[in-house]
Amino acid sequence: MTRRRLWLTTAALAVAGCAGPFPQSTLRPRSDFGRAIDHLFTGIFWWAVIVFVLVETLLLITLIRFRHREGRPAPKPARGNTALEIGWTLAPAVILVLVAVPTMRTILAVAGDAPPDAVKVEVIGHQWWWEYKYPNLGIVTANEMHVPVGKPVQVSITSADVIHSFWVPALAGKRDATPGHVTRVAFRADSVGEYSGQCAEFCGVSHANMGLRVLVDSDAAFERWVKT
Ligand SMILES: [Cu+2]
Repeated sequence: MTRRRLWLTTAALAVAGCAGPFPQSTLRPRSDFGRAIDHLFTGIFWWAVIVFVLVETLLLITLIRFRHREGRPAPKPARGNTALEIGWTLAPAVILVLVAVPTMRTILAVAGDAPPDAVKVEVIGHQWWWEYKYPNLGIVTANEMHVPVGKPVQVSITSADVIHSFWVPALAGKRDATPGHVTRVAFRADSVGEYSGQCAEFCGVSHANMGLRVLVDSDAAFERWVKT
């Protein structure tokens, strides 16, 4: 009885973790950058599912079919099957190519800079908050970043003290904020809303509290925010 209760409690706790909401999920992308990463992830995920199901099915069939039974002689070990060996060497190689090509394509796609008319934001990581500067708009703000929907945004990231990492799962990141060095990330948000993010590089005692918010505004709302 006690053991059953323990199992039930453990299962309840595990299931409770699935309740949501999950504001920081990369599985609900809301930008071109986020969609590129999500697309790559989905492709690799399904390759992994195919390999897992195939390998486990073959394993289970073998375990059941050749299991020990009283009076049955031990099965004959098989040695040297050229066709099989070529097959199981080639198949993983082909799968790796099918994973590597989209991976390289995505790396190049998300490494690109935004067009010159993009909204420029300089992100500076501090222990333990985020500073945002809009050099073309004369705005300096903290923790809450505003960007217009559907417009390219060019983010330049650096740090004032230790290494941080700028990460807004639905939109863009993770990109390290390194003191004395500028990293860049470009994205175009595709839906209005509020997206939370988090410093993704351990940076000291308050690292866990180093959250941030990105507000994707309609054009009119962004203009209003710029004016106030
Ligand atoms: Cu941090």
